[in-house]
Amino acid sequence: MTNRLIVGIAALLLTSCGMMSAPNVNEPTPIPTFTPAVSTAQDPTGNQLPALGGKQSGDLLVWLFSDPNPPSRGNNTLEVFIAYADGQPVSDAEVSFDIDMTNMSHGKNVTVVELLGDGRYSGEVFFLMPGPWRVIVGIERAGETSAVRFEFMVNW
Ligand SMILES: [Cu+2]
Repeated sequence: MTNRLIVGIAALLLTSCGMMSAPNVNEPTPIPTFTPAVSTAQDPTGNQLPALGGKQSGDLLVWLFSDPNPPSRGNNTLEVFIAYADGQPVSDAEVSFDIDMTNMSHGKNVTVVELLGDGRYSGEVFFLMPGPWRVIVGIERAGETSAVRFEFMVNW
């Protein structure tokens, strides 16, 4: 009984050690998310709106804002602020918003977004229904494309 218990514990320890020393090389590196320092106060661009979220994608940091916030059914202005990791704004990108609900599809709905300047881009979107939505922010620059996904609730 005691021996079996000891063998069991030893096996468990070996297993966990093995897991720690041999990471799965096929596992993709997770995209680090970060909490923007700008979530409630002023963001680096002087935008007073609280951010819906901030994400890192490759060497880019992307914040998403909405007006109104939280977003509500109907017309909304979405704005992104894109910067390099060192905070330098990215103002030479082609940006688009691809919106849809996450619990049902309302079809393809892509908005071309205009550059406001200093890494800020803005576009109008229409949320047909309240509920869970996502926006995929398409960023094209220097022949490279990235898609940064944000999920949020849309109010009535
Ligand atoms: Cu819907």
